Amino acid sequence: MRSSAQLSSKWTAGLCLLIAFLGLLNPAVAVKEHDFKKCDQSGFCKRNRAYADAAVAIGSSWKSPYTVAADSTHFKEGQFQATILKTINDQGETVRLPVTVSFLKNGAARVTVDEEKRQKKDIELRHDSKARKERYNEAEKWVIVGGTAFDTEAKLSHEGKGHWTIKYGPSSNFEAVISFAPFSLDFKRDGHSQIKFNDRGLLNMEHWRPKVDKPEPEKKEGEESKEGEAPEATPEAKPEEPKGEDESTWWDETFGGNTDSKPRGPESVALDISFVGYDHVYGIPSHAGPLSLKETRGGDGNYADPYRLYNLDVFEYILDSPMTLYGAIPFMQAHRKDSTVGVFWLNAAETWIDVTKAKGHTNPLALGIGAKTDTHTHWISESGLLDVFVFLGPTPQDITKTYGELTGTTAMPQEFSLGYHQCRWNYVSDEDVKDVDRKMDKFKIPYDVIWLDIEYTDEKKYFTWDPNMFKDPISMGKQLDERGRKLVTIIDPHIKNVDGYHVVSELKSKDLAVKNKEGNIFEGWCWPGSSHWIDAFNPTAISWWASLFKYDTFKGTMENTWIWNDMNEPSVFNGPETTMPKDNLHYGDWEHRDVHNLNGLTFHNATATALLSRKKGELRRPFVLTRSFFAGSQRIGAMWTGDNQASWGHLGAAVPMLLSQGISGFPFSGADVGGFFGNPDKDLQARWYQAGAFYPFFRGHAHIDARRREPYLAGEPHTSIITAALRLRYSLLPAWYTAFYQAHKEGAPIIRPMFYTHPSEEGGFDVDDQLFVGGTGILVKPVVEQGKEETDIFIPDDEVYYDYFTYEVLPTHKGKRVAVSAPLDKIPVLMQGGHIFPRRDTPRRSSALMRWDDYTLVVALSKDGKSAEGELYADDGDSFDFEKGQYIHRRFILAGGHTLSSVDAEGRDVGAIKEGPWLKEMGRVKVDRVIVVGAPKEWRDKKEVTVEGEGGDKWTAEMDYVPASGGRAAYVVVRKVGAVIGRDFRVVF
Ligand code: MIG
Repeated sequence: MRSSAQLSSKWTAGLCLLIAFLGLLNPAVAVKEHDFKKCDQSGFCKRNRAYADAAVAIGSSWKSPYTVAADSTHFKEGQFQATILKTINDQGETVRLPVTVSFLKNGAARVTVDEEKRQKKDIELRHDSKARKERYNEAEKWVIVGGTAFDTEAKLSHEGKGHWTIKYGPSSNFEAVISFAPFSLDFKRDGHSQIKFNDRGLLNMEHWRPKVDKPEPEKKEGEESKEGEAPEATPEAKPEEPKGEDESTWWDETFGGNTDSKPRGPESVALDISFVGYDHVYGIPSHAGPLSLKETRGGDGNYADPYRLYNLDVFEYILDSPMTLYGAIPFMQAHRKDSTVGVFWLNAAETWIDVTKAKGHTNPLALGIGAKTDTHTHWISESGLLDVFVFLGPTPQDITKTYGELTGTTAMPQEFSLGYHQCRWNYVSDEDVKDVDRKMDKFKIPYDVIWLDIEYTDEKKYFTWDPNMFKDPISMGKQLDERGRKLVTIIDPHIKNVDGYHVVSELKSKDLAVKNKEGNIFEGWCWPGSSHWIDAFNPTAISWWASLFKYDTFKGTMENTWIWNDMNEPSVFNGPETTMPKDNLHYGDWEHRDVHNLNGLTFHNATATALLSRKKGELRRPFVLTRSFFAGSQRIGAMWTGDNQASWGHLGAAVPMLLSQGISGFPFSGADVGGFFGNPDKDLQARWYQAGAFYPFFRGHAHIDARRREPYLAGEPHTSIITAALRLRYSLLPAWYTAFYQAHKEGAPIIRPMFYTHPSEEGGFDVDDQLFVGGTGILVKPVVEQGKEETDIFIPDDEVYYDYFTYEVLPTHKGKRVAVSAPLDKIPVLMQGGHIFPRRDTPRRSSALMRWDDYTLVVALSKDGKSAEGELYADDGDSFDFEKGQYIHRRFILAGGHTLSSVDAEGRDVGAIKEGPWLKEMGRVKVDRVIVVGAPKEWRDKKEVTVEGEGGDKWTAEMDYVPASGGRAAYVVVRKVGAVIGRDFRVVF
């Protein structure tokens, strides 16, 4: 036997050579790809892919060894229960796998499979491991917050020998056919199959077994390479595959010199899920690739590897790749014309998903071109339960709503967080911050938040300040507060292991850190050098963490300080794939392997919880940005897409990634504007601000080695172009905030892709470079190519589309692209006819300064020139008083071509609401202007309109009519409308 040290040094040497060689060709690509595992370097992924290949090779005579035990089936009050028997050898020996299929009131179904032996802890762990014996069963504790009530109306409609049929769903039009031999599921809607489980027989739960020590197979010299090494490193030394099951990665596994001791042996769970008649699948963020997922089993234009979900610090990530990134949401939607369905794979362990499409299949029911395709997926997780939710739609809105009920929706944000954030690694001193703040004012560039990266600390000890550079943080906070601006400071989960640092000594003495496999405190390497990691799975750790954020404890912070959590995958510089060893132990003795993808969520949660108790009696919405996330993180704060590059390619990659976040339940998302690594040229920077103005989270950020690039440094014309983009963002803040409210209420995405808004328009199903802003009808296509002065926009319907800035009517056709001119100073933004959206048109230096500004209502009339509708939601943007009715929610309706009315969107009796201070003050905030684009000719001679307020009050307001000219629509501007925004009113044209 060779020591792992020897192995690893050989490995390192080989890798270095390889990198040096590939580096000559393409440094960025080669290095990144080889730092992280491919499927064939991840034992369980390789094993399950091999299982799938074997099944395909055997063909129709392949029989899945999973059958439901006779007489084990029960159905009661919305739940089906049984025991699946897995046959494990030729002697017919079986292992018992309890299965539950739950039918939920909201129309979702949930399939859970466990393993009896592990459930009963009737197994032995190797290496004297202290780990838990069960399959991880607490993911739901962190992820699921509601929507789990059983559908007690669900009924067993067919009870055959070979299968049972259960009817369920809102109008009993859903059906689950549970077949027993082999075990499989067919989910139908209106009698037609939508989603099938184990249809291809790839269900696999690796059951517990003791290790049988076999004599080491003899190895030839040079064959000591272990699983996990890049095959390219030793191409000529690949050992022959052993016959039968590949056991080589059952008991330990090495990658990059790190050995995983795997005390529980093989324990993966895998399942094939087929979407019958579906051509497009979306979701499973985060990956840098197209919104419509690609096939992953090779072939022209396809990926060769499955999509991977294993949260990692993948700085400088490559584009158009299924490789994993910082966060994971194992939620996938399948879409075809007029039908959307989905699955949510609730598993926090390392997960891979293969996607293949079977063309040519004819499904008589699926209409349209795309419908002849089935999309097959193969989900593979390293450990844990098999736990899958099934959604049968039929609309994309049904899916996101139900998913939102289960995992929670976007928290109502701090209103300032929708403004612009100015960040870099690093603003070096409190004077530096003050200087940037003053310059933004001097150049009249709006911004809300300035950020401090890790260098503000005293030697990377979080909760401290560099004593030389940040002598007086409070004076800095106070200067920012003069314009209502905020400060965000970074706090990471690695705690410097050094004497005399109160945080680490408390972490140790209270025993709140993550442990290594021996059960001792885990030590690893990160920014501060030797570090320990808070175990935010531990409730005691969460309350201890909260104590650190009190204003009296984290001195130098104040009411306008908020927090940024980075490195919470967690990033461990000397760990396998830059993260924690999988055999590390967390609270409850769960292995890190089981909970890895939840780690970021728990830390983010601990920080957001901490911000709720900084001072007695203060209760405000927390703002915490996170890099790592999981399903459910949307309840906690915002995310960004990590370390991108200042390149046009990365600019282009951002919108598809953010659209994917949006439809996957976590829409409060952004990408580093300007690009993190490198120096954007000025055109790229300007284009990035124009795009960023339409990211839900809008932050400029730069690497420590990048040159300074605050907007005022760009020079003309770029500074003006950037300022215009920022002002556009600020003027539309009321519309953005309304879109956030819809996300909060309905689980809706904030920026929306075409398939979501127009599920019948097939031409839009793979369009992912343009977006609608909430429900405003504002359609944006950021320009992401150098030197482009024109672009085209896909038009998903036959409404009229106006240019946002010029009111030009575009020559659009449903399902076709329309050319739009887009010189550097222009963002392609259209208004879809039939919408009304709110704006605030006075440019100011921060969102706080706009709080009591009057509104402009922009009406883009429908193509028949008669109607439009829209919404405004507003509240104090800071407290939780909105939960007690302290908000304004209006519905604006222009009907009959002549009357614009504003009513409470929820039908509340607004006059009866007891007004708190914010609502009272809003009583003075009015509609200043109404702009109607596409105004009918009949209005041309009018000079005024009648406005009717509450209680029969009537007055007139001046109106200017501007006739159509050239390609521009006619429009009117009504001035000094004077109606109170929160109250009913009518404007009669
Ligand atoms: O390893 O805190 O993605 O935004 O500026 C780099 C320094 C650590 C990574 C984050 C980036 C941040 C940087 N961090």
